[in-house]
Amino acid sequence: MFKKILMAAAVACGAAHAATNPLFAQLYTADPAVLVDGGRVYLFTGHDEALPEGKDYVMHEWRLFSTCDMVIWKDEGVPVKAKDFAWAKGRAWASDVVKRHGKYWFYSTVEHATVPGFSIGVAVSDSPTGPFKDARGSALITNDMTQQTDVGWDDLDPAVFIDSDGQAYLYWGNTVMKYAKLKANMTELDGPITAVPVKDFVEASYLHKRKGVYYLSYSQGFPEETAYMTGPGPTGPWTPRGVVMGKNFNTKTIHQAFFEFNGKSYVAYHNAELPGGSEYRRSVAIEEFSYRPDGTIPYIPQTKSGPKANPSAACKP
Ligand code: FUB
Repeated sequence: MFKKILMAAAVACGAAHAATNPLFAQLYTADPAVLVDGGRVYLFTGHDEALPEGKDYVMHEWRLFSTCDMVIWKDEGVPVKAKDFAWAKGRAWASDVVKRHGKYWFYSTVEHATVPGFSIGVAVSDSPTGPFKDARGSALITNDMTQQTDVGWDDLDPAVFIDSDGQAYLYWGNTVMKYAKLKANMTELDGPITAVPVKDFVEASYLHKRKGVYYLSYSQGFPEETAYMTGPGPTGPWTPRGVVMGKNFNTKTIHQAFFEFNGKSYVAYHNAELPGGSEYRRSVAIEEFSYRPDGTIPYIPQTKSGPKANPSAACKP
């Protein structure tokens, strides 16, 4: 009954719909990135536009949804597209977003038009809902800047973390995990690129911190499962902590993002559980979970019910 009332309210105010997993039934979404700001969750996703028989990703733009309560999601449209990076050929793959200096910084995977392979760009906006503009006019990371492997897709999946001392870190990579410090301007590297040796690492590195513990999560194996390590600092040393979410049935990728909202802990990820879902037609979902008393993350089962209502008093609808 409560959910029906929320659904009616959602329709009345033009929101997307009430939450069940996968969250958004009206389109295929992937690669979640989360920003919590002003008591509101901003969920950026890739947009899978492959046809049912498609044999590759078709991704041109990022989509944005927001919520005050984890149940009613507002469709915020398209805050940024691959073509907003004039130097990019396309392929709006995984992204991440952070707030700094009162601005919103959006880091994203795109295929470079002139440097073969994938690259990472950064765009900036005065609002979390965009529009985002290319902050450099050139890629922050190109495939020729890293030499650990010959593959053209090893420089993707950016994840940006700003530590309490103000130092920002960019983690990224496929096949080889890498990180570099970012300057305070958020648009330049501040030092060398360092490879992080991680057994069975595939992609989707993601750094977050809770109660002084640093958590570096990632996708391992293929099909992927979500694993993580912990450390005493943003660059380790890392202790492997195992798998927290298992493989999907009909897509090999999973791509997690951990976040806190209104006193509760969540992980966003994707599966392919919408009707017509497939390897290239994925769907973002969210699970609530609780850290164990020792700070480790339990195994998190995927659910169809999704997160429970968690209304934020700080939210400005
Ligand atoms: O969405 C394209 C790619 O699939 C992402 O970059 C990876 O993380 C995987 O989800």
